[in-house]
Amino acid sequence: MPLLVAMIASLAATGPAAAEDGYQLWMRYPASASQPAIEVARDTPMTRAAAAEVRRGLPTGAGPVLLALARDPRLQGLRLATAKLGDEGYSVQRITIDGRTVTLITGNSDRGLLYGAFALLRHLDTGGAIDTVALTAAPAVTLRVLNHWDNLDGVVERGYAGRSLWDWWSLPDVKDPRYTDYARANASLGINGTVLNNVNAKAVSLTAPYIAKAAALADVFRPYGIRVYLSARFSAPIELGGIKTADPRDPAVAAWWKAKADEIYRAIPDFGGFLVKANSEGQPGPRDYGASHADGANMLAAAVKPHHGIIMWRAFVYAETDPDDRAKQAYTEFKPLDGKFADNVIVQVKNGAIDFQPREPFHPLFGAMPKTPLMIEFQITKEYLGFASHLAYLGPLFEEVLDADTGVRRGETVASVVDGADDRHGISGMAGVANIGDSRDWSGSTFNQANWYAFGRLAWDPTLSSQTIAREWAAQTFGQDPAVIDAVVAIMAGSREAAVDYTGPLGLAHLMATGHHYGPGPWVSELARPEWNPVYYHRADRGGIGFDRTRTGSNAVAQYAPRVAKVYADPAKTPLEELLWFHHLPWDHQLSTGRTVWGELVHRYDRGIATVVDMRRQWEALKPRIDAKRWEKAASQLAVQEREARWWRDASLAYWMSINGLALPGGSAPPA
Ligand code: GCW
Repeated sequence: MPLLVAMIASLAATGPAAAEDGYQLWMRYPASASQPAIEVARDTPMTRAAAAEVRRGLPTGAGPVLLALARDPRLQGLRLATAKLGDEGYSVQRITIDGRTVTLITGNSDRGLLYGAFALLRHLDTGGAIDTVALTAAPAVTLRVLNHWDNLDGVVERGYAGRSLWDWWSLPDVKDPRYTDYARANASLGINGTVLNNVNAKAVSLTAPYIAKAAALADVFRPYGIRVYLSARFSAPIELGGIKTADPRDPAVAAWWKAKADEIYRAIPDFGGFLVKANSEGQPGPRDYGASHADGANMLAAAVKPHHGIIMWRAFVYAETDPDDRAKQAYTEFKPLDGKFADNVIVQVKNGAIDFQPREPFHPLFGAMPKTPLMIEFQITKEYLGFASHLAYLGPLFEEVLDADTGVRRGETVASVVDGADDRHGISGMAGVANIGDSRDWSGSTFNQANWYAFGRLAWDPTLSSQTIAREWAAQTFGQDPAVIDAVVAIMAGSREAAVDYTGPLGLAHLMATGHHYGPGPWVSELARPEWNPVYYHRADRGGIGFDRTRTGSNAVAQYAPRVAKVYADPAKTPLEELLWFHHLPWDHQLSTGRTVWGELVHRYDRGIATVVDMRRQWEALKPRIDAKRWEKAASQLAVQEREARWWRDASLAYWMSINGLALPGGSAPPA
């Protein structure tokens, strides 16, 4: 049968003007002088998007390229190993067809072609050669989603990059071209879902006008493989439906949600489903009616089930019900529900048991609910790591959690729980709280773009190393000069540990100022609920510092598998990085480093500042090699970071000294 070969008309191949303001993210394709020959064996909106991207990004002389499904008759003689690619994987390789050598992008679906197109461009932009290209990959995780904490009034909760990208006022009529660039950037990483609105949701987001607006965004995103999801307010049947209750066991409530789901699917046939924050920080939920989280999730799951939708139900719950240790609450409440959730529910668990701190031990629910798919939630926006002003590359944080050994089964890591393979869950997922806004550079700083990038790459392949990802990103963002890449990667590599050091070393956490969480506030003790106060977390007194989570304290260690619990129960075995998370120790307790707890704390605060000073020095040296606009902005931000790292250290040490009455090690007097 003759093959339909569509030659795509040539357009300007250079993409948006090469503005040096960070708008292009990591997709700074070289301007191409000639038009590459691109053949697309199938004409669909998604293959058109894939081909357009290749045309935009392919360097001169790198053609021809053929995009064709694995089942394409022309490929049958080639014995390509495509079975393992699944629905979303791709293979990119050189083949000879009709006597001609071409670069083939193939997969079992249009999505494979789309992701293969981006993989080819990444390969070339990171220094790979076209004539030896051989790329094969399939995602380990099925749901790779961003969570936007965007309010309908344009304010982004915990957003530090301007206002929301979604212009709810002008939608659905005006489709800002930026929505397409957003979709391209996400597709380049394999992100395949986006939750448009804040988990602190307003019921109005489920009304007809907002459904139409969401549908308009879904139309823009669809060719890029991105599904739209909405955060749902659990009490919406009361607010919108005039029903007296939102009790999930009430048939009228279930019927309301079913009708609402049907209405949404009429407008958005591939709608992904709902994300729900229930009974947490004042949000309504099933517990208000004595029903369980599973009752609530399953009722919603039934509403979206006929449309193949899913429910992402968050386990981030805390209330005054367990005053003894906030870190224990999610486990206490969710572990007994293992096996009770419908098969289209996935429970979304933050990476740690408190709240996106610069460092937290992995959440004890990972490994503890084998009968339930758990998706991990990371925070890409840096609520607790200096907003957009501080440079902190989160790749090492994500990696550290994903690689953590749960101790439950041999070889089981958080990543292997999340990818669902061990328990053969039908769905698996990774969510990242977006750091995206309408600022020209999307994320408030060039280096924050790397956190979006790292999240996306790890959601596709949780085994990638943060170092590899940093190199990839640096090459695409700053060019292929190895000296630049080395320096940029070196700056990134130590940056998250520096933030840990100057804000809360040795496992201290939640010491930030009230409300906004920017800057130090370890002394805060007057807030209404005990677990809102930093003093609740560090428990410093004249005798020592740290939260005793062993048997003599809250016994949160018992929530981990015995093998892990044994390590965390013993201060001599607990890694120094997590020491004061689990133990309350005397200030003069001797550590393996040869220093006391107090000496080590001071040392690490100083080390954090030294790292930032070094990051600045390295960035200074890059001045001649980086475009002025991006260089200047990062340089100014690094100056802020150094000043504020000192502020953190000085304020924290002054406070600790007011409690322990000790001098600085080495005999120096406390600061005035
Ligand atoms: O720690 C908190 C943040 C809130 C956020 C909440 C959550 C969306 O400070 O701003 O609310 O986490 O994850 O639900």
